[in-house]
Amino acid sequence: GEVRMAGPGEFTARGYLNGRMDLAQAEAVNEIIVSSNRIQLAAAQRLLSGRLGEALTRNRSQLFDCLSLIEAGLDFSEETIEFISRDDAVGRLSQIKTELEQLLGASVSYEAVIDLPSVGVAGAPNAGKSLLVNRLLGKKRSIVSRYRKTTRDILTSQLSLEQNKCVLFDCAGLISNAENIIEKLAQQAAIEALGHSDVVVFCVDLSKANEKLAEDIAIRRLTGKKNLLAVGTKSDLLEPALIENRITELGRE
Ligand SMILES: Nc1nc2c(ncn2[C@@H]2O[C@H](COP(=O)(O)OP(=O)(O)OP(=O)(O)O)[C@@H](O)[C@H]2O)c(=O)[nH]1
Ligand SMILES: [Mg+2]
Repeated sequence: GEVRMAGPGEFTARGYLNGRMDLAQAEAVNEIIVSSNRIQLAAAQRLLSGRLGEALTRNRSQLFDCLSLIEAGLDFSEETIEFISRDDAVGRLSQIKTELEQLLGASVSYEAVIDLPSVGVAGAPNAGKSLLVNRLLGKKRSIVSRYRKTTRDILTSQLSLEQNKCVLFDCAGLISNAENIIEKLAQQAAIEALGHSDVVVFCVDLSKANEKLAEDIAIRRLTGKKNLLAVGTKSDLLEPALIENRITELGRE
């Protein structure tokens, strides 16, 4: 006999073809492989357990029962016996319809978790957002420079964490007054992207003069976010005792 390696998905395909699993379960095997967080994995495992297939089989047989009763009624329309009343048929069909709608409704929430959670990095220009993003990703994704307003576009990357993955994006530093059209567009893009992100990491340059704190507070309002994680940057440039001080002041707002 000849021995060869199984192709990708071959065991699953054989399982399906031999009636050992239904199509939803075969699909679940793939969902488990490509899942990128624990929520997706749990959803795929539910699918694999065959509950979707069972529900569909039940609905299908209920539909067939109803159909055969209606057909019998048509075939023997001359007789006095009634196989199924109009009300009974409507009742059974709407019950099946409700169950199918519930299944569909649940599948929408499954779709929703396919999108990874997103984390936006916000802060004043030059706060050190791009450098932080690059360090987290372990590569030079964004341009870092000593000049303010370096980043203008939204730069999106996938970040792998220990258990999960998320989408991380860098954007222009927020300012209260845009000076020209490009700045204005960059601000709009940043605010829109931050508005759609699940969490905002808010960078504050700790080495800035204390008077600049008001600017950070104003910018923080621009993000319009509740899920905000304040991060102090450039702490290497100031005394450890002062760091504590700045963080406390920021936490007050
Ligand atoms: N010493 C020190 N310098 C930093 C740190 N983080 C950033 N910088 C420097 O600060 C400057 C601005 O950094 P960026 O990451 O470009 O800042 P940004 O917030 O992306 O700026 P914009 O894109 O213009 O809004 C660069 O010269 C960085 O090297 C830090 O933790 N320590
Ligand atoms: Mg930048």
